[in-house]
Formats: sequence, structure tokens, C-alpha cells
Amino acid sequence: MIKTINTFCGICESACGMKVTTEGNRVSKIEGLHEHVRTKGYLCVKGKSALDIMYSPHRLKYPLKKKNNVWERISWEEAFEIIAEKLTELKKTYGANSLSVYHGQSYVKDCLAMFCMKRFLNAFGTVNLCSAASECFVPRIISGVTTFGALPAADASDSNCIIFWGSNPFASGIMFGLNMPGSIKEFTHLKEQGVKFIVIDPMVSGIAKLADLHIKIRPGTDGALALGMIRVIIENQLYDKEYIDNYTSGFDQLKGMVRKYELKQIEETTKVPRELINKAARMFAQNNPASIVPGVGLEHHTNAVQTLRSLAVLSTITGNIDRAGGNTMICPFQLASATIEDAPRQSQPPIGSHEHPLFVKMMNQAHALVIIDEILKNKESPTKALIVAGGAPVPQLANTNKVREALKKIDFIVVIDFFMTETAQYADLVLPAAFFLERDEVFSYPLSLQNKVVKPEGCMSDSWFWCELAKKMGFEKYFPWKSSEEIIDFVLKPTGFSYQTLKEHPEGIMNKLPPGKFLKNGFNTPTKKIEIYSNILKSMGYDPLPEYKEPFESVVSTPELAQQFPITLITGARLPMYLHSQFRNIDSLKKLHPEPFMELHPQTAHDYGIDDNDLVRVESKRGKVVIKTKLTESILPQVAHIPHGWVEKDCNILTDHENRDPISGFPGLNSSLCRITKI
Ligand SMILES: Nc1nc2c(c(=O)[nH]1)N[C@H]1C(S)=C(S)[C@@H](COP(=O)(O)OP(=O)(O)OC[C@H]3O[C@@H](n4cnc5c(=O)[nH]c(N)nc54)[C@H](O)[C@@H]3O)O[C@H]1N2
Ligand SMILES: Nc1nc2c(c(=O)[nH]1)N[C@H]1C(S)=C(S)[C@@H](COP(=O)(O)OP(=O)(O)OC[C@H]3O[C@@H](n4cnc5c(=O)[nH]c(N)nc54)[C@H](O)[C@@H]3O)O[C@H]1N2
Ligand code: SF4
Ligand SMILES: [Mo]
Repeated sequence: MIKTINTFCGICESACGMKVTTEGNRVSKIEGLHEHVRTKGYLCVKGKSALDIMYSPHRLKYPLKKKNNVWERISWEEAFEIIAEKLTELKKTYGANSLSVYHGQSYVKDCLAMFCMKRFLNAFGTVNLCSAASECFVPRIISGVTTFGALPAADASDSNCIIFWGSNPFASGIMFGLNMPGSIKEFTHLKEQGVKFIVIDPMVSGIAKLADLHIKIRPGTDGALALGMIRVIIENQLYDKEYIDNYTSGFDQLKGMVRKYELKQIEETTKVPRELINKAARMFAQNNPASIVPGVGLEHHTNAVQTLRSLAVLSTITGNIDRAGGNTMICPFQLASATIEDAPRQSQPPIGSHEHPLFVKMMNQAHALVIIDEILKNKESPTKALIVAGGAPVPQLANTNKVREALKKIDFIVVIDFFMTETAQYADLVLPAAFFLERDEVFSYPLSLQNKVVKPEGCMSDSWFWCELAKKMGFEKYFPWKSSEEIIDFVLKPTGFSYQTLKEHPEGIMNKLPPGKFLKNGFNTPTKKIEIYSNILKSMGYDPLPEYKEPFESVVSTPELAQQFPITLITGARLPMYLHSQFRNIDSLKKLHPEPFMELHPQTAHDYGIDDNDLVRVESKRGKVVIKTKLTESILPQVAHIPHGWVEKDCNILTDHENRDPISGFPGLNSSLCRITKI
């Protein structure tokens, strides 16, 4: 029988409306859903290829166990028995915290999988859950919470000026702010209406092509540029005095601090001419309301949090926080807590609490890079078992040679994924996960329901995997649900919605706060004001003002190293056809970009005797990668870019996991020094 079902694409956070046609238990067609209020029929190349992914011959079809280095088919029942037995034994010998779980970015949107996983871990008793959050989004959260008591997002549709700062929504889509990812159209529309675009990026990204002002900045020096702009705004009295007096604290301390940052010095630091700093400051301050769309370009540095704090301050002094068209607070729905009240409590804190206490406190999780470090630095691995769920520590975490070494030291690894990935090769058991069309899920933002369109064959949804494992291990009293619908109702309870109401709202439900609420009632900070001077940061021993610090590794901070490794490497600018390490095995997507290149400025290439399309060896202190070059004027001289997610040309072999941002623990994925030699 032919059926048509409206759902949405679950590949990435953009959740584009999707119309699915099924014939029996097979999906025969997918299209964009034109009725969808947000995405209006749009599907990106990945969404359009959803069937190639789901029906890929490379999909895992049944659980596999490694025996004498050969994969052997086993049943789900056997898989659960092996896991339950092993985890019970390790817990008895080494304690519950010897189990760590790494989940990838996919779990952040998948509330049901997240809930069931957290509940299992709570019942088991480990606090060592870690995730892709060790390299994604947390500096924005910390900066938002310490400055405003909440997370701000660009209310860009109503802005007169937008700064895209280390972000490129043309490739990435960005979930908060404008309605993504119909955004390419929407941005073009905003531009036609005269909205000013400032883009700050060492490369000419997609969005930079639309910019009124594109600033090619030296990687990792964005905090200095923001302070330069703040200085111009203060010196020329372009700030919003009334707003500052009424809603903020710490402006006088800020004024005192920015005096130190002479424009001449900022010009040297950032390689941005003073006239451009001036121009950007004026354009932003004089085109209110104005918003900032920050991206991972800023987060992948060892000064990430303070850089984002300086952006927060820039928005604040121009009166752009909690105002329409500026940056307004987002308020995702509170779902049921996964915590089990009567579960045994762990006395030890999550790994990383000592090194990055604010990260651990705000995220309530361990830090993945500290876990890797601990495994390597201890003679015996403190992490005895690892479950990787919807994630790819290889090749996504920094310094992958070290990550590989660490994985080899773990006694027991289970991976649940769609495919036999590089990470899965290190596992003892590999389990097949259900694709988004094969499972029910609750999506986080907007809150919406994803329907199981066809029945899974051989594979299992992540949420059921955790529930079944819990039952096998004797935790059934914490998992009383008989169906996904029942769990969904439980998870949704605090929101006042149910499975049924979400079914009636396929477009999803947003919890939009009207701008101005915090200005009126006070911000959720110690002083109830916007804290230019952050009391939380001060109480934790960090700089309460956003002072600029050079990246840990740079031509300025490590000049001796730079003599051997003179090029600054940035990584991971998004490519529309891939999601991190995913889809290199899907022909329809791979043919759109069959191999990675290192982008390099022709002048720099010339200095090293390198041509376009040459095979080169790129080396850092950590390792080397052999890759082809692509010469382009679009990148700053002395800077190179390698995209991320390619196992065979893995840029993370070159990056460092040890020297991290002290506050967030983020690595300098965009500030590795390297050298390039023609082969
Ligand atoms: N197609 C696709 N979409 C994705 C993803 C994907 O892998 N593929 N990943 C998703 C995820 S998890 C995330 S976090 C988002 C990220 O979304 P965005 O933050 O928009 O990431 P990018 O599109 O890579 O844009 C980052 C830009 O920062 C620039 N940059 C690098 N270093 C610096 C620097 O030091 N300073 C400045 N100012 N700029 C710098 C890069 O050149 C690049 O153009 O994308 C999401 N969307
Ligand atoms: N050098 C460098 N490194 C980076 C970045 C960078 O810009 N530069 N970006 C960082 C960022 S922002 C992020 S978010 C991380 C991303 O890091 P991860 O989220 O760990 O990376 P992915 O490659 O997306 O890995 C996801 C894996 O889960 C599988 N999968 C997808 N959906 C599901 C599901 O529903 N269930 C299950 N069980 N499996 C699923 C996929 O097949 C894939 O193997 O990478 C970080 N690493
Ligand atoms: S942007 Fe692409 S991958 Fe992401 S939800 Fe939309 S169609 Fe799916
Ligand atoms: Mo991310």
C-alpha cells in the first residue's frame, strides 16, 4: 500500500520538513515539505540523499563481535548478555566510574535517546558521560550564562546589521537565530532589503561573498579585534549610555581595561588595518538593532570563552541584548530529568572537574579530552569500558593519534552506529543503529515529534538500546515503559505537551520569549544585571573582564616553534554534503566533493615552492598528513585550511588536545602551527 507521511529530516539539527512516501515497509520517495512553516520545502543535499544513506549497502545489519580480530555475527540477545556481564564485572572490580560514554552531536537533538542514555548511566552509577560538547558550543553557553544568565541567539531577521563572526551559515545552517536553513534565501532577501553584513573570517566563506565588510583576521585573535571595536565605540561615545546605566554592571572597569588595548597594537595582533576596525565598530554601533552570529571558528581556540565574552560585551554596550533585532535569549523547553532519585550516588566527580570546573558544572558531564589525557598518562587506564553512541572520537577529537592510542588502552568498547566506522574498528562489539526514518524521536528545538516511518530491520533505535540494556542489567524498575509513546509522554510531561499534541504540530513548537523580559525583570546573574564584569568567572578564579590572550600555539606566543612550523592551520570549515565524518561512504554525496584539499594562499605557496594540486606533507608537533593543495586568494597568507572528518586525510592528527582553553577545555583546532613540504 502506498502511504504519504509528513515528518522532518533528522540528519542534522535543522529539522527540515519532509514528505515521505512508503510502499509497504519501504520508503520509495522523499521530498521537501512545502507546508512546513519554517523550511518551506527546502532540503539540503544531505536530506535529499537520505534514502541513499538509509538503504546504503554499507549499513550495519546485525550486531557484530570481534573474535581474533575478525567480526562475527551475533544476536541482539547475545550482545546484551556480553555487555551486561562485562559491565557488571568491571563495576565490581573498579567501580561504576570505570565506564565512560561518548555521545556525538546527534544526541543533542535526539531527546529520547539522550534521556534513555542518561537514565541508564544514572542507574548504573557512572558520572563519566562525555560528548562532542567538549569541542562544540560550550564557550557560547559559558559566555552567555556568565554574562546574561542565559544563552543569547541572533534575532537576525529584524536586524539592521549582522556580524557573522567565525560562522558560515551558507555551509552549516545555524540552528538558532534565523529560520534555518532556508537561510540562504533568507539572507539574500535581508541583503536586498539593505541589512548590513559584516563577516569576520580568515577565508572568503559563502556568507563573506555577500558582505559589506569582510575582515580577514589572523586566526584566534578575534578577542583582540572585539576589544579594538569596543575601544572605538567608547572613545567616540557610540555606546548606549542609558542602556548601560540601567541594565549593566562593570562598564567602568571595562573602560579602564580597554585603555590598555591601543589600536596600533590590535592592528599588529589581528593583522586587521585600523581603518577597518574603525569602520566595523561604527557600522555595528550605528545600525541598531544589530546582532552577532558567532560560530565554531571562534570556539576552536584556547582563548574561546573570553573571545565570546568580548562579543557579548560588544553587543551589550551598544544596547543590543534582549532587544528585537539584537541578540535575544533562547529558552528551550525543560524536559523530564533523567535523574533517578534513589539511585546510588557517586562520591567522585566527573573527569575534568579539576581541570575545567565550570565546563563540568554547566554541562553536568565529563570532558572528553581530559578523559583521553587521563588514560594516556596513567599506567593503567582508569577508563575500563567505553560506549560510543552516535559519535566519532576518531577522527573528530583533537590529536587523533593520541585518541587512537587511548582507545587501544581501554578493555572493553561498544559502538552503536549506522556504519562500521574508524572508531568502531577499535570496538569489541558493534551494534546497528536505526536511522531517523526507522524510529520515533523527540526533537529538541523546535520541540517536535519524529515518526517511525518504516519498521527497522535488524537495527535498533538508540533509545531502545539503552532501555533494553537497562532491563538486562536489572534496572527495569527505572524503565517501566512498554512503548516509545509512553516514554515520550513521560519525557514531555514538564512541558505540558504530549505525544498526541506533538503529532498535531508537525512543524514543531518553539518556546519563544518576547524580547525585553530580562530588561524588565532582571537577568539571571548574581547582580541581576548584564555582567560586563562577571562575578561567576571571578569567583572561579578566571578573568572577570574579557582580557585578550594569544592562542596557546601561535607565531606570537611560541615564536621558536613558529620557526620550525611557520604556518597557522585552521580546520573544519563546513562542507554542505558532509556532516563531520559522515557520508564519505555515500556515492551520491561523495561525488560532490570526492577528496579533501589543503587551501593555501598562492603567495605562501610560492614561498615554499608549492603549486596548485601538488601533493604536500603537512606536519605539526603532533603528526603529519599527506594531502593535495588548492591555491586560493580567498585565504589569508601564512594560513592554511584543511576540512575535517576525512579519516584518510585527518586534520586532527595535526591538532593538540593537551593545551586547552582553561575555562571550557576547548582545544586550538584553529591554531595549530605547521609546516608544509612538497613531496
Ligand atoms: N554541512 C554541514 N553542516 C553542519 C555541520 C557539518 O559538519 N556539515 N556541522 C554542524 C555543527 S555540529 C556545527 S558546530 C555548526 C558550525 O557552524 P558554523 O559555526 O557556521 O561553522 P562553519 O560553517 O565551519 O564556519 C566557521 C567559519 O569560521 C572560520 N574561522 C576559522 N578560524 C577562525 C578564526 O580564528 N576566526 C574567525 N573569525 N573565523 C574563523 C572558518 O573559515 C569558517 O568559514 O555546523 C553545523 N552544520
Ligand atoms: N578539526 C576539527 N575537529 C572537529 C571540528 C572542527 O571544526 N575541526 N568540529 C567539532 C564539532 S563542532 C563537533 S560537533 C564534533 C562532532 O563530533 P561527532 O558528533 O562525534 O562526529 P560525527 O562525525 O558526526 O559522528 C557521528 C557518528 O554517529 C553516527 N550517527 C549519526 N546519527 C546517529 C544516530 O542517531 N545514532 C547512532 N547510534 N549513530 C549515529 C554517524 O554514522 C557517525 O559515525 O566534531 C568536532 N571536531
Ligand atoms: S539541513 Fe539538510 S541534513 Fe539538515 S535537516 Fe535539513 S535537509 Fe536534513
Ligand atoms: Mo558542532
